[in-house]
Amino acid sequence: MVRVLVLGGDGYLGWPTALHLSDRGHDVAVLDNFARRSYDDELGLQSLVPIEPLRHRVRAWREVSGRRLELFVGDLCDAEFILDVVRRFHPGAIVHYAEQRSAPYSMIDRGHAVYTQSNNVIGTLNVMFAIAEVDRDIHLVKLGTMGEYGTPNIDIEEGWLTVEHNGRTDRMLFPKKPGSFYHLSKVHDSHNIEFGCRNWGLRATDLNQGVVYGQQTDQTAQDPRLATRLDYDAVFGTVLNRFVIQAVLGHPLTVYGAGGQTRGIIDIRDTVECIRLACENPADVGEFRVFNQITETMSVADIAKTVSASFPGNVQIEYLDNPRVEQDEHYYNVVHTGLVDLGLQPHLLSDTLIDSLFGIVKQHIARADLSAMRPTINWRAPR
Ligand code: NAD
Ligand code: USQ
Repeated sequence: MVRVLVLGGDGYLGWPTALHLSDRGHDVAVLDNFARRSYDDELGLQSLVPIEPLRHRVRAWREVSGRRLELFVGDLCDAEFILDVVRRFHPGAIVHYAEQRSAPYSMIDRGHAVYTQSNNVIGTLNVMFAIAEVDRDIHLVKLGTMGEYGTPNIDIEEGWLTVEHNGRTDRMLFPKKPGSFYHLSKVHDSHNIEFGCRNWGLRATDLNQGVVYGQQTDQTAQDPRLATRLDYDAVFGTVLNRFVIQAVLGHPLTVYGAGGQTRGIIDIRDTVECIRLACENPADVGEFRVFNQITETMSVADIAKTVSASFPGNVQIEYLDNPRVEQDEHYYNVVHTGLVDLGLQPHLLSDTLIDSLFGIVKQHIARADLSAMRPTINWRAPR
């Protein structure tokens, strides 16, 4: 069993991950500064599925499962705070989800770009320094993103590439071509962490995750107080979840551009399982290990068609001028065997999953604010 500290444990993925690990008998603590709840206040939004305050969720999990989660409230950008937490809890693994994770939010204006990069990069540096000071054996399991690679015209390997140049070869970090200031922050993190592994002998797993869909896991489904958030708006809502919600609302599915852009996707139930597998099978001392955390790839137009075909009613698909700068016709072939080799058994996108998501969404659809559906943040207009 591993003692695991989940940073960002109040978020969409951090909360279900903490429950999944706790359910498997690991000793789990969650840490958060509630930044995500403050973006809701800033943007005048709310999760479609209501969520309890973190303290209530922790209490509810104890009642439901008999298991205790330790709770730390504070900001990773406060170096003394995270150092003190790592000293006191002394985890075997730190799962790091605690970043500003919306690409559109990072592209609102200068202030949001600077906030995103400073929050994410400084927070991660503070975690690395805390591990280096307290115990370099602590395994850092860091959430990266497939968007770090962009859409290169070559196969995407798991983090590393063997390069032959002028008759010599070397193993280098895979070249990155990210598409937003948010995605860039993850590239900066990856380089910093690789540096920590190479220079200080840290052990880390960087999980380049694709777009997550779904809302329930075996644990969160046990009690409504354990629900995780579900975002639908054009800033924080991700594509498949948004399309399901738009279908239920009778709103056209908003495909940006021609919809040929292809992304890696993953079911939330597989996300939490990937984290368990990474924690239970740590990287070696000094190793910067990278896995591409996706289970399949799909174009945005195909995601829209799949959601539309599964919905028991009429669904329109609208092709909007793309507010982002991204290729919408491109090669995309991603290696993603590392987590399967560790034992992942993927849930592929199916009608059953989409049907259950329709059910969850229908229950809460009155909470949706239609005015939050259309994209308003333009990648081409720096402010
Ligand atoms: P989320 O915003 O719901 O959760 C992140 C949590 O981290 C929030 O609760 C927030 O309050 C907290 N946080 C942010 N900055 C913090 C700080 N400085 N100190 C302490 N806590 C802080 O996001 P999510 O969807 O759960 O994503 C979690 C991670 O997974 C992110 O790093 C994201 O980049 C990555 N990821 C998410 C997806 C996805 O589709 N949701 C896909 C790929 C990768
Ligand atoms: N898209 C649409 N219509 C919409 C919303 C999105 O066509 O209504 C398109 C976007 O243009 C993009 C794709 O769908 O091509 C994915 O967009 P998204 O908003 O679902 O995802 P993204 O901005 O890439 O970010 C999300 C998470 C982020 C994570 C990333 C994984 O918010 O934290 O890192 O997915 S990845 O995409 O692999 O980089």
